[in-house]
Order: sequence, then C-alpha cells, then structure tokens
Amino acid sequence: MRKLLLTGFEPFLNFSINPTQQIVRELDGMELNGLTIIGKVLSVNYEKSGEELLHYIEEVQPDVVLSLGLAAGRHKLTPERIAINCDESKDKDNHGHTPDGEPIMKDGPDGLFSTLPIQAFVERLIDRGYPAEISNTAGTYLCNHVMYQGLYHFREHQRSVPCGFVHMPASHELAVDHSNLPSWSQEDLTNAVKEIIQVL
Ligand code: PCA
Repeated sequence: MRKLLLTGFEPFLNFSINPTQQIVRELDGMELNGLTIIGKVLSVNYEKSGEELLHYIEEVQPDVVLSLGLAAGRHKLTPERIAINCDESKDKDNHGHTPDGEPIMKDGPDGLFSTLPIQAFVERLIDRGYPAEISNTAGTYLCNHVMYQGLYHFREHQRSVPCGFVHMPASHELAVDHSNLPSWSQEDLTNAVKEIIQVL
C-alpha cells in the first residue's frame, strides 16, 4: 500500500492548541484511498522543524507528503501554491527565534511550487461543501519554512514524490480564546483533510 506522510504542528504563540496536531493524531494509522497515513507533529522551531521533516521522510519513505498548518484568521482551507526561500518573522518561534529575512537554503531557488494537485483539492473541497481557495503565499514563518524544505529535498534528490502544504482556519476551541477569529469545527477540519486525501 502507498504511504502518506501527514504532518501537523505543535501549538505556538498564544494559540493554546493547534488543530493540525489534533488532525494528524486522529488520522495516524488510518487507511484512506489506498494510502496508509503516518501522522507526525513538527516543532514550531526554525532550527528543528526542517530536520524533523527530513528525518520522517527518511524513516517513512512516503509516496506523498502533505503538511498542514494553522492560519488563524483565514476563513477557508487554503492549499499553498509556492514556498519562498526566506525566513522572516517578528513573532518568535517556540525557541524565541525571530529571523530577519535570511534564506532557508543559501543557494536554493527563490521559490518552489507545490507538487500536490492543489487545483483538484480546491475543486473537491468546494464540491463537498468546504470553502477552499488556492493561496499564493504561505508567509515566511514555520509553514513556509517546512514546505520549502520538503520541496527542496525531493528536488535535490530528483525524486518525484508529491509534496506540499495546506493552511487551515482556526477551530472553535481557539475562537473561544481569540475573539473575531473565523473558525470551523474540529470535525469539519478533519473531514476536509480526508477529502483532500481522496484526491491523492
Ligand atoms: N502555523 C504557522 C506555524 C505553525 C502553524 O500551525 C504558520 O502558518 O507558519
């Protein structure tokens, strides 16, 4: 059976939970669409998260890599089109680091496109009643960082393993603590990820 490496992130900043961590834990071990799901949670840490992803890629030898992250404030599920070669944030990572615009890979390309079928994701999600739209920026925080590292890895090793990233809205649990945050139920977030997996 094919293997899907599904990653989420631990909580960060003042978000007490990360819905992507919960999704990954829930789907870990499941079989869907001919794929065994191996769920892993990554650190919100510029130093460690890329290494963790590459470690899991080596360990699992996946046929597909799908990474998930929270984009608090977004209303829709947003498959990311491109990762850029830049780490920048005024907000600290969980280790207190605030990079100032440095490249992720010194001689790496400026940008790397997702190799997942992002248009098909959006069509499937909308068809099933989940608001979705392609995003043209994953930001310059940890999500972009991890997406870039995964794509860079497969490009360097000339392996055509589809790899990419989907940002998700907050869950209702988070919206209780943060007013004015658009939110979905945790169940809808998880079910939307299952719909995406059906397209892989
Ligand atoms: N979202 C952050 C990092 C971890 C997460 O879930 C981001 O969008 O970069």
